[in-house]
Amino acid sequence: MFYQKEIETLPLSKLRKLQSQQLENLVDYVYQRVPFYKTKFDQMGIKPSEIRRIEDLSKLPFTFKTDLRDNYPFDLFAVSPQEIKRIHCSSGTTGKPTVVGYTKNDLSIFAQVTARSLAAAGAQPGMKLHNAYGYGLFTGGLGLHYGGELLGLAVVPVSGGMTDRQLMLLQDFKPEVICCTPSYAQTLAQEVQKRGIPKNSLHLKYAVLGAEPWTETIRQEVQEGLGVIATNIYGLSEIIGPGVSQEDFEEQGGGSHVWEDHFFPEIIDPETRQPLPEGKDGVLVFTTLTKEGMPLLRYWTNDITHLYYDTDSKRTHIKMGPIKGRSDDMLVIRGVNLFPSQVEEVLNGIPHLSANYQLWITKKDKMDALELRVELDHRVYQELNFNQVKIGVQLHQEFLDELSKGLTEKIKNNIGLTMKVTLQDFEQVPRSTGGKLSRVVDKRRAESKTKK
Ligand code: DLL
Repeated sequence: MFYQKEIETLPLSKLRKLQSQQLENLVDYVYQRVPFYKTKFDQMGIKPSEIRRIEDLSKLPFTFKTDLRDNYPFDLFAVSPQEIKRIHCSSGTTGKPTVVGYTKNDLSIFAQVTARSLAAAGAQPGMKLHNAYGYGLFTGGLGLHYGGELLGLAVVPVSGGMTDRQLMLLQDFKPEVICCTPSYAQTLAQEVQKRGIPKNSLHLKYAVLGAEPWTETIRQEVQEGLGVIATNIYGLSEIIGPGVSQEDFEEQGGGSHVWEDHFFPEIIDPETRQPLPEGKDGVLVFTTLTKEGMPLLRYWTNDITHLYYDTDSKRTHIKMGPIKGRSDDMLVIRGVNLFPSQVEEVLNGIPHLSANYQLWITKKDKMDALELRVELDHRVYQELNFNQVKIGVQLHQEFLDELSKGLTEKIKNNIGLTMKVTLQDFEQVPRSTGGKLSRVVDKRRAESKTKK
């Protein structure tokens, strides 16, 4: 389904022409209006008149999260305070948040790209959207809210949390579309099963999941548990919020289209800081081609993925693969680089384990110690006639020992790290209670601080 078919299917030659014009305007715009960019250009000896085509983009400087922090709260805004109509913040947990401001036109574009995303996810005018993304400074709730309305959906602004109420409204209001984080969709799917809620009392068809990394195992669990087709939505506040890219519901697993008439993506080698070709993994960088309030040049997202054109797709816009991790999420354990997604990939291949896990990192005798806490899949209990919370039962000890030994070996072979594996009963690992879920508990810094 399309929301803006003409632009979503624009031939690439025309798209490039449009992007070149947009970039030319953008460069003049930021040079005139944002002192931070004027200083950067002057220092680097770049004249705005030299940037004429989208191919000239690589001559421009990157913008980093630290630049946003250094210009806290409003110094990167390109318009007068009167023209800013909404302010959001990124979901940082420490220190000052990163702030973004939108003009009326930016908000209109925000609604258009989220409407496009919902349509690509399967939503159609006349349907109801259960919006369980958090409303507030986080861009998820309000972002999808206005996109839903624009597409012609009836939006139920539930926000995150209060699972009892969510389940009641899902049954009573019978929405066809739900959007929330994938970890919260998992929580909902598990609760539906646990409470014996009949599947036919839910009328959901489509789930639009994003704001955190997720895997094919989670997709399957959510699809089966809620009876939906689940697609990926990606975005970040600095660029606009949700709706930077979206997977099509008929092209599942095939990557997400970046709405590149507004957000121009590049993949950059983090070492050389040079652009990488199609298909290569590196850091995703975006230039906002049409933003007025806080336009950004080559914003370094820290997210790691690749880009590619899919000529079999019904849309022309470039696709991005799933986010493999964030370069600042990369853990260094005894000198080995580890992304939590690598552990997830190993877990995906083991049917007796659920997709719920946590990585605990501590320091023992000055060495990093890693523990993987992972739950048994709920189906194991029926298969082996376990009762719930029976993990220590003698009868099954052999099975459990085999399972954790196999997992330890698999991790060693695939990732090159030895970690302690602790199997837990179903539902013993923390779940999402509404928002983004953190799978890593790093105690190293806290411990060295308390020791001082
Ligand atoms: O998470 C915006 C959003 C809301 C996206 C709702 C999708 C749905 P921030 O709080 O600024 O914005 O966090 C942005 O979250 O740089 C990624 O690291 C991560 N992220 C967002 N979507 C995905 C996704 C919102 N689909 C940061 N897959 C980004 C993996 C994602 N990671």
